[in-house]
Amino acid sequence: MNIRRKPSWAIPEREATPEHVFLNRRRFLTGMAGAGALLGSGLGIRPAFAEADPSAGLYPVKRNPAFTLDRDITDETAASTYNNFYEFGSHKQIASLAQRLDIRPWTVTIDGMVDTPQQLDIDDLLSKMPLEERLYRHRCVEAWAMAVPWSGFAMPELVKLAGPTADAKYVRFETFHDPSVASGQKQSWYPWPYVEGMTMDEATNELAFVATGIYGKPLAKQFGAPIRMVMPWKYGFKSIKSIVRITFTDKRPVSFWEEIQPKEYGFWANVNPSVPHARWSQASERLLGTDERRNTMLYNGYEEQVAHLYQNVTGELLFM
Ligand SMILES: Nc1nc2c(c(=O)[nH]1)N[C@H]1C(S)=C(S)[C@@H](COP(=O)(O)O)O[C@H]1N2
Ligand SMILES: [Mo]
Repeated sequence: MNIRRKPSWAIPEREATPEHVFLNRRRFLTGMAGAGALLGSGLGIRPAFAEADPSAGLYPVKRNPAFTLDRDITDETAASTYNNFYEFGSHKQIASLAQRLDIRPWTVTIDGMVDTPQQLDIDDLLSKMPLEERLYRHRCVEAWAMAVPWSGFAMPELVKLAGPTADAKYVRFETFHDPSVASGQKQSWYPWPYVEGMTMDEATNELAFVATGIYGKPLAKQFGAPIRMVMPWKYGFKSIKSIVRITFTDKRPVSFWEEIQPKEYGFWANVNPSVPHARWSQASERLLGTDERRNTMLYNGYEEQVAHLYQNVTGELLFM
């Protein structure tokens, strides 16, 4: 693979996102929302960006009180206007570009080491799954963080539905691939489509979550609509967006970032404040939408639930 350019993670976050770009984008988005409301009122005209999501009626869903937080929920606008979604660009202001993604119809293929391969329509899948809301911390490897109310279902439920065979050791996920919609995918130095993976033990852990909504609504497109992973004890790049394929396998998947830079973005990528990234500290994090910095927590604060998964893993870099 010919890498002509470093990912933006190669530079400190401060430089990657000049504040004026952020502010202008927010003003633009606010203007768009106003225009949408105007056009939609009484005239029977619905601009594309105001199209109703067919799953909207499912939300909000009941909050699961087992998953609470030590911090305030991040402001919705702050979280919705600062995203990593390289399919739409290697910067944070991809929210309006991501609206080009067509999320219906949307089919998720389940294949590999399963009793019966399946093609699931997203709305059928949603009707089968026990939806709930969970408050989780999210920690990007770039040292920004947020706390958000995800809606969706427990990953162990999806594993049950898939019916993996006894040989399956890993789950591999793949994002859509359509450069005509996602112009970032025209950047051929990236190994598209985005791929991620986890062990079966991780996939069946109670914290592993499949998100289909956020802030009491269907996922906005920039969050990875209509279906994404959420692995809150790992760096954010493990939480793959806009999934179209889930494959059960006995081979450890090589993820998108691992393929680009294995020395910096490993398979495990568990959060650990005392293991620095090759080029910056992971000791603390910036909370989106605030000026606050917090000390980063081991396993992002989920040590009790997940540390046991790694007790028998030896000779591996668990925290990068
Ligand atoms: N398909 C895909 N999934 C992805 C990414 C991406 O670029 N493409 N970025 C990852 C990274 S680095 C992070 S931090 C989170 C960001 O999620 P958010 O934008 O919803 O906060 O998504 C992850 N999932
Ligand atoms: Mo990230």
